[in-house]
Amino acid sequence: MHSISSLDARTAFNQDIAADRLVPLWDQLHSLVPREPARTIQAALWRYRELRPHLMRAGRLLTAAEAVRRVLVMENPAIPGRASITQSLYAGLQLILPGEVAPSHRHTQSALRLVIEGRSAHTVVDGERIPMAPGDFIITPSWTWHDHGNHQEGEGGEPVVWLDGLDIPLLGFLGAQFAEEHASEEQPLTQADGSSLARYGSGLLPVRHRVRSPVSPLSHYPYERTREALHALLRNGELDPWDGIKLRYANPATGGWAMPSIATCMQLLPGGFQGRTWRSTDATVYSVVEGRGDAIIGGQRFAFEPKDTFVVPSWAGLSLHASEDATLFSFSDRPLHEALGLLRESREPV
Ligand code: GTQ
Repeated sequence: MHSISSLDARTAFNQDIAADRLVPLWDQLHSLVPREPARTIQAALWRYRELRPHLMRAGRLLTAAEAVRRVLVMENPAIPGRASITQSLYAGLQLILPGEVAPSHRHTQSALRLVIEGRSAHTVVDGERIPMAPGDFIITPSWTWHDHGNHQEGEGGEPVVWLDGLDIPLLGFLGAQFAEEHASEEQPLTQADGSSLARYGSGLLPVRHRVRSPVSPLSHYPYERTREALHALLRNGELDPWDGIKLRYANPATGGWAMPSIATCMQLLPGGFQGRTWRSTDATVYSVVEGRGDAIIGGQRFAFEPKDTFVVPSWAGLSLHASEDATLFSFSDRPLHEALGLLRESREPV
């Protein structure tokens, strides 16, 4: 190609315009507008077996009240220091010990919980106490009051751990973060136990329910029901060559996602399943509820077992293999890709 100026002239130009807070586009056009998603984050897996001792050590180091939220954040190794597992999402494992309370607050960031271990804790979302059992999916939508507790001391009380998924990096990017503390450590209970599930969780809705928001009125999706649905479909012989049997958590009032910024799914891979490769633009976090297998991410193999977490970057090929019946929970920023008309998926043909 023909050059109309010397390299020196261009360097001098770049230096001169820098004083006026300008940079030339032509030096970075291809990284700003790449041909396909840049490899900003990398595939990674956190083994619960290795992580749990650190979490229990944190439990001896400080109380839940002292920490406010006693969480070990899983940081994507390609973007350390940003408390992010993908460009837009945050993931951490939270521990609450018997007798502890994580004090009530609310924030504009949306949060999801996927219970990893233990049964003696609960979370309170806008006045309703939600019990936690392994595999349960619970939402804490934007600006809802929430506190967590593990009230059973002694008999029956056990450490409870759950996965937190939040849109913290996204809200930081948007500059839309607000938070406040509740006047009391635990918010008052204003709803009877099980109200949300009874009103919204059985294919029924209160007769005068009017949809005013894109947030699911159902806050608790018990694993028992999710598991039953997936296994019923498996018994009926339904199997997608890429996904196995995959269902998404829905807002029962709109059919949309449970929360406007985070998509959540649960899938069942029968033992021996060898999934085909596919990719999509939404980088996705997986949490293994049951079973063992392998995730092949961008050609790299990650063996998984129950309670492990792994992350699949945007546009990286993924295939899932199960050596025994496996259920995988997953979340991503897919609703944003959909809303903006940006979602792309491609599936390796059968
Ligand atoms: O439970 O409210 O992992 O506010 C990070 C920030 C959990 C929570 C996190 C939070 C919470």
